[in-house]
Amino acid sequence: HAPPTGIFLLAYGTPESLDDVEPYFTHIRGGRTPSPEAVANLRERYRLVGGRTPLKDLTFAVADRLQARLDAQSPGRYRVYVGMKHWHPFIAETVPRIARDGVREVVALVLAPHYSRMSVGGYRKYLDEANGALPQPLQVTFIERWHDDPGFRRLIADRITEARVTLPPDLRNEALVLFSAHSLPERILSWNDPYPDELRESASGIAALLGLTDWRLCYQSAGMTGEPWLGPDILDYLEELHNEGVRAVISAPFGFVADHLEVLWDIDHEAQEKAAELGMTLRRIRMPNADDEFVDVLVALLRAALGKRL
Ligand code: FEC
Repeated sequence: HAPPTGIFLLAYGTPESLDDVEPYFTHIRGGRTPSPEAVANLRERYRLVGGRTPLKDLTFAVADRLQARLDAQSPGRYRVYVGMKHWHPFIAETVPRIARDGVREVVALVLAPHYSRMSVGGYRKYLDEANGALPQPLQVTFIERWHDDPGFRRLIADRITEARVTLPPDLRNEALVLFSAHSLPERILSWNDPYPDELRESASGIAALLGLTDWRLCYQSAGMTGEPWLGPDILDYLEELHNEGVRAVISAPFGFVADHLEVLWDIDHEAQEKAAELGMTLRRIRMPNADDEFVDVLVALLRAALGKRL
């Protein structure tokens, strides 16, 4: 009887309580303790979105639904796991658990569609380190990117259409689609990181499905590290759009798949506030979260990675 194949979902991680914010932030910064002001500022943002974000719950809900779908198709054949980059359950905590369960082979998928050495590459590094520390390392198939997956593009396109319908009739047709993804330090360009090109390609593919002649791409959530980050930043860009005469925007933060701080705060609070200040209407698309349509996308991706075995 063959052991099950592991399906390893990797996500960012989120503090469980306001007390976790400092060690969480320290982990994100590679072990360097942030200043008390920076911690207080971040803690306040978490407080304002309700004390914690649903990122962990949503990731586990995706895992449960995916498990149910895989069990329905191939009972006992697959076992779904979750590991986080910056908080519990850390990737390094989950890897030994997978091995203890007798699983020998895993397919790893980061719940972020576009590749950067700094984002997806970072997940991979944590995974490779934890795996290398096992007496008998797992055989890992790592899905590095999936922004070009047709199911993913269709899902985002559908969410854009859905958001458009919620606009007042006079703004519905003219609303401009504004894609956004997490910014990264500009130095990624010096190593020819594919991230900016993947974002553009992916946005353009989604726009083509919708027959859009005009759409825009910007960055959000840049860090305050003292070095330049990729731009334009969404808050500045909304001003530019306003100056162009744009009255309504459909915000598509397609670099993320779930409701979390960068969506609930950076878009729903900061970008919304900026839009209101400018007299613009902004509607954000619903995130894929743990919705059935997103689980369908994941099943298709895994099927492609596993060949006929699924
Ligand atoms: O809801 C939550 O609790 C977690 C929300 C969250 C997501 C997320 C995704 C990405 N990040 C990426 C890169 C960086 C880099 C730095 C950085 C800093 C933070 C801080 C918080 C935070 N990130 Fe994050 N990120 C999330 C949360 N991120 C909180 C702390 C700074 C602050 O917000 O003021 C800078 C590190 C440094 O300071 O040296 C770089 C990338 C993604 C998208 C890919 C992915 O989802 O994995 C890239 C969600």
